[in-house]
Amino acid sequence: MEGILLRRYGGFYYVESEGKVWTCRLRGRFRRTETDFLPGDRVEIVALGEDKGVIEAIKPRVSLLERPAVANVEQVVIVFTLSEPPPDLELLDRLLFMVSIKDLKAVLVWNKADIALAKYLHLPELYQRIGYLSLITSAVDGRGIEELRKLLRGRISTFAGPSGVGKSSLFNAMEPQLKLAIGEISEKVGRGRHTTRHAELIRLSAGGWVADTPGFSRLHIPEDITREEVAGHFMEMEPFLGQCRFNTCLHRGEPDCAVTAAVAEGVIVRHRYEHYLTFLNEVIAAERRY
Ligand SMILES: Nc1nc2c(ncn2[C@@H]2O[C@H](COP(=O)(O)OP(=O)(O)OP(=O)(O)O)[C@@H](O)[C@H]2O)c(=O)[nH]1
Ligand SMILES: [Mg+2]
Ligand SMILES: [Zn+2]
Repeated sequence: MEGILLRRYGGFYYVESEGKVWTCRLRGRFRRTETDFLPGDRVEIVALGEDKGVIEAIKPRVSLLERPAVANVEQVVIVFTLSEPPPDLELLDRLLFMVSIKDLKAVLVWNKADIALAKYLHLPELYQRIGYLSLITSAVDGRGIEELRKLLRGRISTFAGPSGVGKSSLFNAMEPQLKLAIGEISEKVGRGRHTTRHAELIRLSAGGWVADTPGFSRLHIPEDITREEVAGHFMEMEPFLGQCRFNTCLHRGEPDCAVTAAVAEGVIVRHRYEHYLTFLNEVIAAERRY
């Protein structure tokens, strides 16, 4: 049977397959280092009775997040608010940049719609026009929760976003039974609350899996990206790349630059361009350290 590894605990591997969770051991021949089997790994198991099994094989990963360590994450749900805490657009663009570097899909959630402030109402559409799916939600009045469920269905996702934006609240709004369910699992394996050392996947009743801890806890830009690659991670710049006079153009004041021309015309939003320059400078500074 094919399954998905939800979590590991005390030498056991909990695998969801065919609608239930199997408590599995590993076939003896597998290496058992920390990173060989992670939540999200797609595995093949053989049943040994009602709800026990053995992991026989693991499929190649399509992605790997290090913190939290989760395999096969496909999308990152980036949560900000239309209210408090005020949306920090540099942090938002940094998350989008890192999700792009990881080659994952980003979904933007604008929460607290019930207490939205007029000065932020343009943001969802601004990012939608750039090309990011933008969802407006409220964990209080339920707006957008059904759409969020649909976005999570059939995939492995992780949430990201600053403290206080409502990630846990959105989770509970989608899954009123969830808290209870987590409590039961914890008791069953005999560990206290808040003692999760490894990430685990939580299965949503409407389908889909979400990592229990927010992804992207460390926000430094990885060191293996080069200065030439930065612009390619800004979706709206892509149509202009290759159209500058110099093919080495870094779009920071060189003559006949298609990107800065697009910024001047308002085709590229200025704060996005400024954040491009910020990240570019960080990447260049990191190159110098070698
Ligand atoms: N009005 C309103 N308040 C909300 C909404 N969502 C969350 N809150 C409130 O915002 C506060 C923070 O919510 P949490 O769900 O704890 O935020 P979080 O993103 O999980 O925060 P961390 O766990 O610290 O990262 C709580 O007081 C929630 O009740 C919403 O849609 N509308
Ligand atoms: Mg939380
Ligand atoms: Zn240029």
